[in-house]
Amino acid sequence: MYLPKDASRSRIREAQKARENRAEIVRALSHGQISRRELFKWGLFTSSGLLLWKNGLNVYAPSAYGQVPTGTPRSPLFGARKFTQPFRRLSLQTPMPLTNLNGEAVFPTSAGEPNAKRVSYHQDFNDFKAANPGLPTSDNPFRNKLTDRGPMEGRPPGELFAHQRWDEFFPKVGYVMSLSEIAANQSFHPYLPYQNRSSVWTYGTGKGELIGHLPPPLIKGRYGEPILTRIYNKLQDDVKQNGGFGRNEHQLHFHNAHNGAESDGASNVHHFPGTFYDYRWSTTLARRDKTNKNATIKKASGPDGNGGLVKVAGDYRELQGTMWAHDHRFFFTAENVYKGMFMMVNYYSGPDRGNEKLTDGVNLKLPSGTLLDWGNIDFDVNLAIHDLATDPTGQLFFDIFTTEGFIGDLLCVNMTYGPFMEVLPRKYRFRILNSCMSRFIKLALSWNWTAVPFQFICNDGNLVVNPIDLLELDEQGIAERYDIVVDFSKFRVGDRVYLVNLLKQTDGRKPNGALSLREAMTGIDSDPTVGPLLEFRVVGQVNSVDVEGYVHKSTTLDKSVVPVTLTEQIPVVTPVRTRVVEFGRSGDVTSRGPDGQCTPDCPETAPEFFPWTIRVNGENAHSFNANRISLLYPKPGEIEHWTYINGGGGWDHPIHLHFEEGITIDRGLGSIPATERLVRKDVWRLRPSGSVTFQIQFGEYGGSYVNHCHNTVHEDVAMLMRIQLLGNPGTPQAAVTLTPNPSRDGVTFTSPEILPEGDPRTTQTASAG
Ligand SMILES: [Cu+2]
Repeated sequence: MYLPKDASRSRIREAQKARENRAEIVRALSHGQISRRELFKWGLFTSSGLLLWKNGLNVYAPSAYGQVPTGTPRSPLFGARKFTQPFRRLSLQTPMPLTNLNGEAVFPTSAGEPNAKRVSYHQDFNDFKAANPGLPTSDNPFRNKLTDRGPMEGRPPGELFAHQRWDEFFPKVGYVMSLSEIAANQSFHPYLPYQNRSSVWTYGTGKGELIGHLPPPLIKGRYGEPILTRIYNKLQDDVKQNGGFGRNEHQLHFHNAHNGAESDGASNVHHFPGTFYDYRWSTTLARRDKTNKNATIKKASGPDGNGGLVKVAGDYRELQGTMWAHDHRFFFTAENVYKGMFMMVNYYSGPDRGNEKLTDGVNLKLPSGTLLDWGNIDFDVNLAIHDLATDPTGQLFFDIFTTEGFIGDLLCVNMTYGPFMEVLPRKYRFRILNSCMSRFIKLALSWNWTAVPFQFICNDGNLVVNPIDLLELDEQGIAERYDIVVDFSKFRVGDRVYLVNLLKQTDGRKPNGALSLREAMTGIDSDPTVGPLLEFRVVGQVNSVDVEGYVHKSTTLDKSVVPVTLTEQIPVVTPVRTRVVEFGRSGDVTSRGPDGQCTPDCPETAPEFFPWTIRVNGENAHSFNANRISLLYPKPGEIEHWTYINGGGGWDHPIHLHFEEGITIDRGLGSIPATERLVRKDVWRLRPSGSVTFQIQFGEYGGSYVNHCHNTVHEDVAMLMRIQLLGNPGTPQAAVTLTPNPSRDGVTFTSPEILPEGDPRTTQTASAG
């Protein structure tokens, strides 16, 4: 076992003992036997979020902690060495065709699935119950058959959660997947132990238990082909069967696709074991109600599968590419995503086709491949960077006992530790996602300890106007996506190039700072994730993943290009109004407003306050309550400028806005890098004491969305706020929507409160003057 240089074995034992004590409480918390608020009440947390040193719980004593960023003994490696196991691609999913029968989407018969409908089966469940008042739920054909309690579909009943614009974006393809415990014999590395069924939860293909799969899934979508993703919750109904952390309830957020609130997975609509939830991913191109309404512009399009295009309405400058989807169960997101509840989703369009040969004046021909009409991934590779920690037996380990964040000591790619990938001497595109809980990263490429230049082409899934030449990436916060193109043609077969993390981080608050490439390649004791995490081996031939059996040779000409212009700039204009949103700590109790009940979960009698808060337009600070609207957007299409402020200098927050991307305009007193200036983003690192201003507008859909810190530990305690988008006139979302309250017996609704400072209909303070 690894021993910190200055730590005695007794201190390690002490830390291990503390870990066990803490794990007991984590388990009780995850089982719902105690709440986080009770932990505050007992004094195990303080208002500043620090764990008090009592009851043998504190493993953060400098002697034991200084060398191990997880706050516990380092994850044992069982002899696993880096770059001995092959790279694993994300698990590509195959879509099923759907047909339209009287407005219902019909799966192929072989799938054996009930049709997908505009209105949830929860409504059928309610209707049957109303028509048969004497019958028990066990006789209701629309029930959850696992528990005989509540409906089979978790989506709430009625028009409020009916799929918006269903006919207009009728789903053409479908996926059936299950949130499941991990299948047998799967591990992060061949030398590391197999994960127990309750240690890792992820999505498996089809409907079944124990089919969770490593690596997590990849879905390829295209504009003009709406998707119906049906997710079964196949976790055990016993909340205790969770390996000590994680909640067996689920809502899937497709970050940052343009979907109705009912499919955004963050409207307080988690669903329970035994139920499914139909998410309709509409592939809607933003501004379709405002610009290019008749779909005449060729660039606003998706591939038709036969070399042509399907034109769609909307603004082609807002086409999206690299995205991901993950669980968003309020108050349990960190544990659940860490456990593996995420996938990546690539959207393909006319310009960003995933085909490097097709020439039609629209296709950019970015590195990808040629064998498929669209969506080639032979030379276009998803890399999800995810830090993990394990206990002494090698099982996935999580410690919620810091409200500052949890960082692992094993930096994995696609949940694989230290893989090597064979590449041809040609151009590759990499879609890099930071899927950690609390860890920031900063990546570079190293050949012979020298930085390898590359091109930056997309930020958070949005093409930049011109490619940007870099030697290292900017810091990358949780949920940020950077797409880069690396040209391996300057290397020879046999050369090895490394993807390297330069950024040291030893607690959840913020990174300590970046190291030089040379220092990082050497490695440091205080943060084992600094250093190389993926090895590229330049080889003479590779097997295709797009067409099984095909072999690509290094002698084949690389026809891909990185054009000097990738898209066009969206102008910054005078806004209809401005908003200021400050993210901070709850230390100043006098500035806090009442939080009411912290829907969902928290008992009303629980004592006040979570450590993290959000303040709108200078008024009171609040922690999250799903039944409170902190910011209301009154009318589709109105352009606003928002400023996010970091309330302090001791931490950083990657802040995520659901549903829309903002154009980054200003960084206050800080500098603004080329990769961010006037670039569209959906996650902004605020920087310590920093700020950011961006231009934003919403449209097409309405309902309840959220804005939050994507350090998911901060998010869970409870740096999150509800934003309410009022939709088009004549839709149920044109008015403020009720708050769904999911339970095992079905969903009920409550009427939300609205903070006046967040509602421009009632206050002038938000006016742009
Ligand atoms: Cu944060």
